[in-house]
Amino acid sequence: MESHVTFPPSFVFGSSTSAYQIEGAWQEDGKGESIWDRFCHTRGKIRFGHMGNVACDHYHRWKDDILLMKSLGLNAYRFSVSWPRILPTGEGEANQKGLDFYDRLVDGLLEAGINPFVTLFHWDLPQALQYKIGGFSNRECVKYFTEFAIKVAKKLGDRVNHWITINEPWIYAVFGALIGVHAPGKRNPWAAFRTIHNLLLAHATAMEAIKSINNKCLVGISLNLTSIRRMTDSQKDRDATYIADLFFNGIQLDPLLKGQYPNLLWNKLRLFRPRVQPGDMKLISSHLDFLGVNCYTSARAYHKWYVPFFHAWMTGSRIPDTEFMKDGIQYTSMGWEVYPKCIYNVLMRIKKDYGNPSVYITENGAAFDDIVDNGAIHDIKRIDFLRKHVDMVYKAIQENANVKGYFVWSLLDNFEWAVGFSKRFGIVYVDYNTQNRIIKDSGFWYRDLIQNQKI
Ligand code: IFM
Repeated sequence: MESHVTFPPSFVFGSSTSAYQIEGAWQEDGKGESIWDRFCHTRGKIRFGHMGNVACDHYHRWKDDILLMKSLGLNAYRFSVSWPRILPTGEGEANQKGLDFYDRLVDGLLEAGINPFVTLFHWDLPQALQYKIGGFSNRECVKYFTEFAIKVAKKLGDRVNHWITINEPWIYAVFGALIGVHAPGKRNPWAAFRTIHNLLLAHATAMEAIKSINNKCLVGISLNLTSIRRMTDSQKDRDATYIADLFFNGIQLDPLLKGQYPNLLWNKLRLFRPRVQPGDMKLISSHLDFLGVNCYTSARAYHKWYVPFFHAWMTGSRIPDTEFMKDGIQYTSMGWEVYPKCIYNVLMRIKKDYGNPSVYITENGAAFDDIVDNGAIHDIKRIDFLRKHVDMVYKAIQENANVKGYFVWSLLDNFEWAVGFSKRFGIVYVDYNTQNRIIKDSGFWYRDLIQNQKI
């Protein structure tokens, strides 16, 4: 069923990617090693031994990729800058060739009428900083990151208006330092909670730095957020849901938008919580121009007595081989429940509990098992997913949520971290043998949405 919707005239429709997931060229033009290069090159870390050495070869194919974006009519493109491409060891002199790559990319986008949204940290920390100081588990890393932000902002800040400091601090800290399935692959709760705090500090200092270079720049941070439902109505499941929500959402939103970590969570974490220095919370809660929301699925929480401190657990923690249906509910090939109302709940909660800041949906999308059929990809499940989610964003806007734009994750199929290339999120299919790109039906659907505002 098609329905006409009218988004606000300045509403931005874009798509997102990140450097390690698409660029390849891992050793070219003076780029240094990142923790993701190191992690992928370590046997047994990534499904099928996949690695991002070549990925979508975007480093060489960026011009064609811009043409693709243009043909889709994108208003904006969100990409990230690889820190070790700019600073091979994380510090010192900038690598001119690295800066020039992003300089050309930004010019190319602007020429094509596409607004660049730049993310500074999408997880590919220079390996040298991991080795030297333990990466973001060390407060010193904030200083290095700010230096990096300054170098990039000096180069691009005259043309890039929208900046995202950090992508998903929670995922970086929890997956990388608590459960170890992402780089740098540590399992250390003290390091994990220090990492979250240091990333929030890094966000704030980088924001200040960017604005000192060009105060017209709009700066935000992208958080992975979800709405958590309780498995049953029992009091134990209600308590589990409450604490799961603080652990997943509150730990990021409260410090940024209320200037404090949630009390209950902080008490429960007393063994592991990071040292907060005077002035930290004020800095972290400095006014941000927009909040980036990455939203994919909603989990259900339930009581599990043996989980230490929290006594709570959530569904959806295992990645299956393929997409599936269970009890009439569709799950993506990541094993994530398709639950469009999640994005609406998140937006309405930000409006109600956090003062209705400007929001960009900086990521939303789905991995399904795509099949190439005579040179086409009829990905009707992805279309259905996107349509329902955009519809929910629209509904939130109708109810005065301050949403300024929506970015599909992702423009291209790409390297999906621990599960390598086995999961495809793109609206454009990538044949990794030939690097041939094919616009999926969802890409054409998105093009039509942007053109006609028709869901
Ligand atoms: O691919 C990732 C992206 O790098 C961060 N957000 C979630 C996406 C899908 O898992």
